[in-house]
Amino acid sequence: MRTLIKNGTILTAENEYKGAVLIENEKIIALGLINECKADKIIDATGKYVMPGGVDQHTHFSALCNVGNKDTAGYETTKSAVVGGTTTIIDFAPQDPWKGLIESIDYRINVRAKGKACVDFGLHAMVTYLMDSIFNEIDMLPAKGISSIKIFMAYNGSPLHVDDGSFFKILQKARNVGVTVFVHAENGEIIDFFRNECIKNGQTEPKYHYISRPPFTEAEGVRRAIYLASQTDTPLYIAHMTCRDALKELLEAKGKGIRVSAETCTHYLTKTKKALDNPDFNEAAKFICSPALRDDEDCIALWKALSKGLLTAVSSDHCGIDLSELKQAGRDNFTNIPNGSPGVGDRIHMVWTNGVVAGKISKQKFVEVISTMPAKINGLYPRKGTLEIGSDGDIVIFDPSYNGTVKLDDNPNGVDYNVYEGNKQIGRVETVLLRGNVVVENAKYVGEIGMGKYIPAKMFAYCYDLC
Ligand code: DUC
Ligand code: ZN
Ligand code: ZN
Ligand code: ZN
Repeated sequence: MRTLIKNGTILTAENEYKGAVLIENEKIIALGLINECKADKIIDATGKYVMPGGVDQHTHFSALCNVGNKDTAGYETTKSAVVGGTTTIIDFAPQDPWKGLIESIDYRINVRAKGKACVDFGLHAMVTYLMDSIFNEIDMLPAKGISSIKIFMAYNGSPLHVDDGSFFKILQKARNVGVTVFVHAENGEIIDFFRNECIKNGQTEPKYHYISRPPFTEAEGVRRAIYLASQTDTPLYIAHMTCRDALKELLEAKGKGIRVSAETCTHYLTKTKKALDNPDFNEAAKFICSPALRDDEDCIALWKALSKGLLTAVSSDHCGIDLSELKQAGRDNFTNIPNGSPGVGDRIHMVWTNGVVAGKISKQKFVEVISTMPAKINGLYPRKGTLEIGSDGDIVIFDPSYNGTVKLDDNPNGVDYNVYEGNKQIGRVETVLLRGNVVVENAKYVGEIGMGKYIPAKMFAYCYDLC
């Protein structure tokens, strides 16, 4: 099967030019001035951008929440990623309760995702039950195609919390096998102190979530994580960076030549903590995520950091957590609200609307942060994250003339709300190809549930190459 996409404007992290893309047997086989050639299917992209499929390096499908005992929405709901223009996710593979890393990864690939994933996916190992056996399991990650491991410095008192000694040991182990360490960097001890004070004082509403997690607790976590990683010379990746104080730490470390990089997420760029001041519990609980939402000035600083290359990616941190059920657990006590919000289907148009259209980042930077860099960071480039001969035929045809508002009904995400509902949307993902197969047409899913494949990563990926 040969598919030709013609008359469009090809957009990559480096380039923008009029041309065509030819795909055969799931791969791109030609690019550029090839409008006249034989193809089984021809797609006319006049007036549209033709760009690499999005790569979202931070999602949580079919995963236990940090509070509660029900999993987030399953892999069949990755359909919403595809409709939103994301063709690859790097999903987290948390340990199943008191199971090992490898057993949990195998179970995820062979059971949780099997026959359900609509996107191609890589995985990050994730420590959620700290136990002795996991240290030796790090040696086995490369054979599974896993090039990263996430640990939590926060959530003290739960099995998620990784103490500094264990963190250091993980850093050492990861360095030996070429694995990047992703870190949830917040000072759990101080957050715990603030949370306990709030509850003691009867301060139980959602807004105390951000009050008990001030920016300095994130900045201290970032600074400590960087310091520890620099001692083992392990490339470090800071997950979900949110604020000016943390950016300062990142800038200082980079100035010293330390191998550290960081992402931010769509919601930290476009929402503020004011959302938690809403007296309606349901409206506020939608926006409970960790780290917490910050101020307008932080949003501005994050956009600047993206445009200058200080931050390398925008992720969704998608968590399919129902409002009517799971989030209700914290109705009388904000500390019981599971952290996380959905957003995998909205990342691309939100970054386009609020970044490119608003003049905060260029079109090339847009492709870089939503696709190319996440593919590099996670050892999937150039198979994913770019349009090159030999790359997978993962393609988004984007209509920049669309002008509307976000609606859950336009791209159902398997949960009962969309945090961007009613927000302005300029530009829309119109057509998507996954390995050469058309999976979205006229902004509607037309693929087959379960066609997404596990894509093993290469070790010693991008973060190992930094200075
Ligand atoms: N960290 C995440 O990455 N996602 C949701 C909650 C959390 O603490
Ligand atoms: Zn600690
Ligand atoms: Zn986290
Ligand atoms: Zn997350």
